[in-house]
Amino acid sequence: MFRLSPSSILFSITISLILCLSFSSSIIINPSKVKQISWKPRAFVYEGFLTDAECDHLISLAKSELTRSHVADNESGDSKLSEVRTSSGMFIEKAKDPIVSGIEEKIALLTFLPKENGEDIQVLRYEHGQKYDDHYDYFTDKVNLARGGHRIATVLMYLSNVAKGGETVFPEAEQEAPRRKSSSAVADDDLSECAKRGISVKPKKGDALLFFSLHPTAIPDPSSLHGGCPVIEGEKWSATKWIHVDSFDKIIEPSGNCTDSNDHCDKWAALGECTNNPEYMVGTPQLPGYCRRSCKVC
Ligand code: PD2
Ligand code: ZN
Repeated sequence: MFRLSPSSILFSITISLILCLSFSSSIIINPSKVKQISWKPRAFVYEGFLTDAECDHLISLAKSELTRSHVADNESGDSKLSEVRTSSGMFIEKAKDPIVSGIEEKIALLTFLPKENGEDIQVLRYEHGQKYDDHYDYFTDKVNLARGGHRIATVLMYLSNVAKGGETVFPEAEQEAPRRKSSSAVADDDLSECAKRGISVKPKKGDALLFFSLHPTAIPDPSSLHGGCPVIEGEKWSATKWIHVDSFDKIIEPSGNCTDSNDHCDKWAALGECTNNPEYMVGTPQLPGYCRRSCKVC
């Protein structure tokens, strides 16, 4: 009679489980793949977050439509060309195809933040010498705060390896002595001079860097200052998902409409937020705030 050995039974159970998991389209986030980079700011690397196929897909979507990257003007919020950021990039529309949707699903699971709070993914290409100078991902202008409020977190996905340079650096991060400066097991001389200015992450295809721009109290965290170091050798591709405290998909109501957009508005108004935080609460006639009714401005 044909008999199965215990090891072959175990093997078939394992294979069935793997197939079952992959066909049920369940996306699994494995906490043991997360490495803490820093607590000030809160920054973590998830190793192997994207598959090679997902990285290549994002690059192929972006490749034909790259344009010089812009930055937001701190006062007006206008998008402008600047030497601060010399990369090229393009935005990929949310849920553009099943692969992009799957990546956005994984990001929501990794961050515990809803998909609707995220902006479109921005794919960036840095060629030799290109960089992104130190900056904050949170905004200080009213225009950018009007949609979705502050950016709370950023997920930066590395789509390629970079021979030298291109690290993401946090120059104001608090160093925990005697801890290594770089997240990955690389010798210090593997890091560019720019990366040695603080805690840095060396790009590795498929890895994702998650960091928070706000403290848990929702106040901007200045230690989240970060930059993309110049690429010294090779080419760098990355994809950024910026995530806000509120929905980025919600349509801003016309100014004539006297409503609150948040259930807590009356409580915040009672605590003085209409005067302490007018950008968010009241806004402007062009860009109405979230609590106009409770602030009695309409
Ligand atoms: O591509 C990077 O390394 C980088 C560095 C700093 C990207 C961003 N910021 C960003 O997209 O905000
Ligand atoms: Zn940034």
